[in-house]
Amino acid sequence: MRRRAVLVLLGAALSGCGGERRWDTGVDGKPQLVLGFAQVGAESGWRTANTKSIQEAADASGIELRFSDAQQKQENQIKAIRSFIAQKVDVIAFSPVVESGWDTVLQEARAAGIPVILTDRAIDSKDTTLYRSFLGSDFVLEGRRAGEWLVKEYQGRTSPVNIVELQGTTGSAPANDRKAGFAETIKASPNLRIVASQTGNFTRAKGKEVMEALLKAHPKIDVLYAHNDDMALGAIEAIQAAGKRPGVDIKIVSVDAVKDGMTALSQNRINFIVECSPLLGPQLMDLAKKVVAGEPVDARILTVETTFTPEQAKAALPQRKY
Ligand code: GZL
Ligand code: ZN
Repeated sequence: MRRRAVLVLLGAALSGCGGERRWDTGVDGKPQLVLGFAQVGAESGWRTANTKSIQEAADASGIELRFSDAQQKQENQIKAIRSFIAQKVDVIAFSPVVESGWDTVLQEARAAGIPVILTDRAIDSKDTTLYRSFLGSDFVLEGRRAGEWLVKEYQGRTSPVNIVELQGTTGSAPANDRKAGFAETIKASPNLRIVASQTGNFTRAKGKEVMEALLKAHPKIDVLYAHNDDMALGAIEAIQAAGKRPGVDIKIVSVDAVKDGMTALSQNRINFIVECSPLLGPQLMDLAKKVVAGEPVDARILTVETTFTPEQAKAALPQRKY
């Protein structure tokens, strides 16, 4: 079925006259909206859950999804966007791996008359006409929520609390904003001190490697703030290998609330997780249809997300989708 549909699609597209793009009709005559999605990569549990949500929502919405995985490289995402422009897709969506360097390729999409939707991560471009909407979390708030928990956790303690921070991908919106939100919030307690802050690139492997080095450099670490569960899980392996108890000798606060993170939380190896929802698929498809139909859409759509303690993780785990 799908091969025939694609052949029909190609036929319609090729037979169409140059210029404007027409709605290519699928074999069943239904208008076939084609969405090009340039994904960051498959670096974490969050990312794979995000990809699954997008693919399932496209299927459920009758939208033809053209999907690329950039292996966390900006040049691959830019190449993918250029390829979607050449294919004359109806709409392009992507999760920018880093905040800057997008203006040129997004101006090319605009010149081709193809609307763009940002999901998950933001860009720092001054020209907000380069995209129709940004659907994703408030990462500064996520950092604040992690900081608020820590301030409460150490209420009343005046002796120094040494914190190490595993940052997400350098230059990415979640890394920049989770760092900023956390740092500004812990100012409320001057004894909370970040003694080291390094990127673990959102992956387990890198999180473990960097935590091994931090444990050697800093004999007295009281807290780990990890910008995602995957780095926290890697760090847990390093902490255990160093003969320390994660969640006890070194308290851990993390972000995402993916299944493996929530499992570690329910076992008190992580102490607190700030949720960051990857389930953006349905909202993205709804946005894509509105944008292609020329309907107005909100410039900023926030995801709904919460926080979890070990008790709440135990209760939530059975029905977690990712
Ligand atoms: C956040 C997302 C981040 C996740 C990481 O919305 O961009 O990237 O927190 C993922 O797990 O790798
Ligand atoms: Zn035409």
